Amino acid sequence: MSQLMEDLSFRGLIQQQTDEEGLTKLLAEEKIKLYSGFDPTADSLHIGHLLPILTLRRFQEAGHHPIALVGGATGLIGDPSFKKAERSLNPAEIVEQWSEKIKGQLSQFLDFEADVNPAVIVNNYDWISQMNVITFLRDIGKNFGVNFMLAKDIVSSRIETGISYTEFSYVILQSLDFLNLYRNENCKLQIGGSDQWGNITSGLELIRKSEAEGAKAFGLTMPLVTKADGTKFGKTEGGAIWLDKEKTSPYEFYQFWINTDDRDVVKYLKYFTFLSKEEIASYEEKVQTAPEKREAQRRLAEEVTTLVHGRESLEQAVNISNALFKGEIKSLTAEEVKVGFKDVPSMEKSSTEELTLVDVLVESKLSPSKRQAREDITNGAVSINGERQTDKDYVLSTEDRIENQFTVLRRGKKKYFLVTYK
Ligand code: 485
Repeated sequence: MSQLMEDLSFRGLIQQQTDEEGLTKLLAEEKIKLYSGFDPTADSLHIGHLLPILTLRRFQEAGHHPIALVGGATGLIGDPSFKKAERSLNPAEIVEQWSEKIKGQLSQFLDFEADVNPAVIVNNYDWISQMNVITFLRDIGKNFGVNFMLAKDIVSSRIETGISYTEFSYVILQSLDFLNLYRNENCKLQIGGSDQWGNITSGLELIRKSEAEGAKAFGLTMPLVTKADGTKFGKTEGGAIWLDKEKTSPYEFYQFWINTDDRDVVKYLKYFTFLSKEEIASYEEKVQTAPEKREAQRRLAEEVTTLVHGRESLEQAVNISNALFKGEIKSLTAEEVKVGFKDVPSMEKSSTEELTLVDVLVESKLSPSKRQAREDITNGAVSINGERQTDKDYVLSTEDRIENQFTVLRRGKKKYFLVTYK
């Protein structure tokens, strides 16, 4: 077996293959081109996309040629795979904007400068938009039996709720992509999540029917990422974990990985990092012998945050996490406070207004009454920027503002409030 296949299987990255023996042999014999497709259905990719992206990278590191396909055309149609209801169509200009953003994001994970096997990005809008409807129906459509398509669970599961001709045709477009890339680029393998199995195998069928005898391409899918507690991977109360740092800050991103369940962390180290077998084994042991140290979670969060956001953002995320954990808020920059306290309630005050600590505690609802506020202060339950304040007549000063922008109040262990200034 090639080292790559061995590594992919060690990592649990292989769900299904169309021809295991054939592909294993091919990969041992030659460096191939392979592709995976990403539809612009939002302005950013999310962590669900990381698995196929990183798998493309693993292929590239083993000397193969990755092609990342942006679905500028398929994104205008909508993949019905495992979607319960018809999608609403997004405006063409929006899909075009999203395509550009996604292209930029994909670029950061693959090596486009490699001497022998540089990565390539293509957009299926380039060929699908050029195709004439008559050619489409005569040359491509003829290869797809409607009975066969209706029998596929993606379509059959939608018979009750309904599926438009548009989404029904999606599989044909993705198959056409594979045929094109096979013909024009000699691309022999398509990879994707397990939900893409039907689309990938339909493409292989089209290649078999359209090309001369002996034409051969392959499909490989990765597992759906699951969580031991049964909840959906990659979702928090705040929604998806995006790769765009404007949508999910590096701090939130880091926190997401830090919070990984002990039962999932080794699996995720295999999936989402490039750590060696030996290193992963040593973390596996640490999870068993000293789970309370959460070393595996920390390493996972460090690796993935660095991969997606870079070293500097990782440092900021770690800095915020440590400061919040120890309550050392004074050491944070205003930018870090802003990120770390994004979800904390806040109020804006005029920078010239005189604020007594008691009034702020009441107005922020940290304390229910003035009387209680005074008591909280004298009891030592109140801190300003992480430092306890026990003077019940205390008046906030400019000294209490981090870079003149924020004051962080805390009552008890966990109740935070942010004062901002205008
Ligand atoms: O030629 C192709 C054109 C489009 C696509 C693939 C090949 C996209 C594909 N139909 C799709 O919808 N993919 C999803 C997406 O774009 O968000 C996800 C899959 C996931 C994984 C990931 O893309 O749900 O399993 O394949 C890369």
